[in-house]
Amino acid sequence: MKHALFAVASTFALLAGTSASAQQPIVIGHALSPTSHYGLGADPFIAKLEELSDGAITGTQAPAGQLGGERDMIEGLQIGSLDVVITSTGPLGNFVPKIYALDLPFLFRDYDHARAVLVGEIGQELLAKIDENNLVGLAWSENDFRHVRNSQRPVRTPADLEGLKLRTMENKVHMEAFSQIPMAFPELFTALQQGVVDSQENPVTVITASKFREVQGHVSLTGHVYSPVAVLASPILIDGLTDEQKGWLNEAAKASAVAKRAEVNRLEDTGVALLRENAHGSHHRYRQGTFCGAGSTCLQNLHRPVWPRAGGAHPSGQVTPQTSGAGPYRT
Ligand code: EAX
Repeated sequence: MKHALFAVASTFALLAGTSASAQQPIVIGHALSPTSHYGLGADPFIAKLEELSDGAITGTQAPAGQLGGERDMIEGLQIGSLDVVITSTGPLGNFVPKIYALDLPFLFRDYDHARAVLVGEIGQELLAKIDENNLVGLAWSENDFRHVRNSQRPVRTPADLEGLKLRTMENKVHMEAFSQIPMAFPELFTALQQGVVDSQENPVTVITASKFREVQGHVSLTGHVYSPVAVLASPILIDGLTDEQKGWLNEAAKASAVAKRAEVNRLEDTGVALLRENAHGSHHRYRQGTFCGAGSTCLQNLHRPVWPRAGGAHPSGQVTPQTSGAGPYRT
């Protein structure tokens, strides 16, 4: 994948020190299909940029992990081989440790809670932290709450997870909370097919945009952790822009975030129903926090290893697990 990353490297980086021009489309990388919420978020990003620049700046998508996994793509931003990335926070804490604070299990009650935090002061502080780490944070958006799927058996309680080979993102908080099998997303489908792993956790948005149904019959809507999405830019790209052009990029990122949230809302209604219809093994759902249950050993175990470290990094200095609420889905 790394080779692809360099081979298809954006030419925009060459513009460092100059202003953008029509000959240099910016490349927006992401891990999902062009019809996913990431793809539907990249389209308005490009359209807004073209509109504001009167066609002087154009853009193109590099979807489906063409330029590597999310960690590879973030590295691509740092070296200027890629311009913009839409990514989960999965690998982002490796680059900006404070971001781990958002990856804690049961941190948010529901969408409204998560969205308010991300657009509010805490979200803006964390975007600024990204800027201190050789990256540029343009906007927050979201994936959805994450749920467990597996090919082996119904998962009704945390004890049912015992013995499953559960893939996690390359994220220390998730690894300590859930499993020690980190893997980049583009490798996941083949790993599931070959039995290297037999379970994974992802939001409805990602599950419906992928072919997991074929290899994952058992669906458990656990909502165990919220999955934020960051729209990031390369500092090398930004350094080559005028202030006006930087403003256009921020507007484009906002348009992208709005479009992604709209698609998350749509899939919250239709995708959950689709998952139930398509579960060819079993299907279980939980209200927020009830997969573990308030005060249960499961919840304590999920938090004990990760909260002292990640919780300590939380800007508010105060975080408590959310074990009640309307839940991550309304349907
Ligand atoms: O960003 O790696 C993951 O499971 C992510 O949720 C996915 O790539 C979407």
